[in-house]
Amino acid sequence: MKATGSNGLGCCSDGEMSLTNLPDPEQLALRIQRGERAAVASGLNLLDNKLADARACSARLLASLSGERWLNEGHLIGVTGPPGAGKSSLVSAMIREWRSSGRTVGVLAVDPSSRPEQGGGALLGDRIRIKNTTHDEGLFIRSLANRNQMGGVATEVWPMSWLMFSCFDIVVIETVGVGQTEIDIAEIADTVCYVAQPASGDAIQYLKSGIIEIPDVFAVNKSDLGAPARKTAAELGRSAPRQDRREDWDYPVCLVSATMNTGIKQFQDHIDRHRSYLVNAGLLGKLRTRHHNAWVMRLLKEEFGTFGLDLAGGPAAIGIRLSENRSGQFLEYERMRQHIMSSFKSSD
Ligand SMILES: Nc1nc2c(ncn2[C@@H]2O[C@H](COP(=O)(O)OP(=O)(O)O)[C@@H](O)[C@H]2O)c(=O)[nH]1
Ligand SMILES: [Mg+2]
Repeated sequence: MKATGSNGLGCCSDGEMSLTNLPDPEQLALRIQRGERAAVASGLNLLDNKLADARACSARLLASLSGERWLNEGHLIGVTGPPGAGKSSLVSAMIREWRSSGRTVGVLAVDPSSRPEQGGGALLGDRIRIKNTTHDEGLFIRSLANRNQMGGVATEVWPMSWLMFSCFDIVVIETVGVGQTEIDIAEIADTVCYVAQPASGDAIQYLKSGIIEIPDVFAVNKSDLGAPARKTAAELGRSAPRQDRREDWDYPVCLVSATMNTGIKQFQDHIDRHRSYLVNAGLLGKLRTRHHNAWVMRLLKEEFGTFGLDLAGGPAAIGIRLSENRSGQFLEYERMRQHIMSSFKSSD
């Protein structure tokens, strides 16, 4: 769904754009934390709105949602892999399993082939039989299908993940694997899952590309095809362990079939085990802080260039400021942004 611009949302601050009906961010945060789906939808629309008033409002919304939960709770899972590997089908099978065990799920579908809101086609919404789940308060799917046209994951995905995180146990980001997206998803997700297609040659290309270093858990889907799936799983398995990877994580390779619903639970158990590993090693909070810092650097650099980064004190000082203010890091970002803008103005 395209960003809501000046047509739907309005004003919450006294910025230069005169808009109407911007939501009250603190109220909206409370409703999001209660898991109200309409509030989640309008929160995501707000984060998508780049007008000045909406930005200020977004920063306040994110600040209201910030907190300790970010450092310790929830699970942000990236699912990537080539088109047609069965990512959407697999995510759907996983959603069924998670929901039946009472865990709530938010999905950001960045894969252009997953357009649940638009109906028709080979879509995530179809795969989970959306007519049965529309009234499921514990599931929310948002398509960002138009966001990775340039080959990377759009910067909105990080704050959107954060927002969903404040009301769902699990947040899944489905992205089609085209190189840069995999690099980007590794800077967002706690756990990166790669879904391979049997006997397509993709897995081999993947092994050669160096991107193999990124995922934490591998799934070879379409195991119902038999030998080709087992061969691909063996190839992926042989590529581990890799020297520069964490020694105490085993990079499991799972054989699954989304359509036959086999191997799903085992795959999810490995994903859960990866989260436990991060927690036990004291890495989860650090990883999220690192991801947030990378996001701030990327945005500041995109908006203001390296000169802007210097105006904010340079990357090292920015990193320190963010780590000192970990539960209010979105507000901290907005403060830095304002500081850079006023420095630019005063140097005119
Ligand atoms: N045989 C078989 N086909 C599957 C399986 N999972 C998905 N597919 C098919 O693979 C195609 C691509 O699936 P989709 O989930 O849209 O892939 P995505 O592009 O990676 O999201 C569809 O025609 C699915 O029906 C599976 O486990 N076995
Ligand atoms: Mg898909």
